[in-house]
Amino acid sequence: MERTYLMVKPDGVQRGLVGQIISRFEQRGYKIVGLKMMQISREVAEKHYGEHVGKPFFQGLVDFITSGPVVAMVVEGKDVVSAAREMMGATNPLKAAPGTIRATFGVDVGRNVIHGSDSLESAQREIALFFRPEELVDYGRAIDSWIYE
Ligand code: IDP
Repeated sequence: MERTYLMVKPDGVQRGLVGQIISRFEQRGYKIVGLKMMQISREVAEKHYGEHVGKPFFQGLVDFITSGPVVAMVVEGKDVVSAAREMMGATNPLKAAPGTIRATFGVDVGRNVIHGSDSLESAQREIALFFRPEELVDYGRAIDSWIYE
């Protein structure tokens, strides 16, 4: 089973979309194994978005992601890294497929309501950046045999 790092960004929190966004992953059958609200420091934000250092939108991105609380979560399940990316839709909400989270809730690329790891390696790095090991919970669910064959 894979784990991925997902984060409702400050716009999603301010707009009251946290519950609806979390619900999509729960409804699909994915299991939340870590969940918290926090305000990201600039230092952590710059690490998290390190691949974008030097790009024209970098400062705005760091300003935005540190501008208010986010809801961070680790979600576990079969192929969850790529499945969550598909559920989120394209980075630019106007290009995201109808029905995806970003298409349903967003318009602008700088206000696209959710972050999700783009690979297994990114997921491992991001989970370690935002969660201490003891904040992740290992537990079973009786319903799993109705989700996985
Ligand atoms: P992703 O979030 O879909 O993985 P990335 O290319 O990793 O997309 O970009 C990280 C975040 O940076 C995006 O979610 C978006 O909020 C922001 N971003 C990316 N490209 C632009 C841009 O051209 N203008 C403004 N913000 C951008």
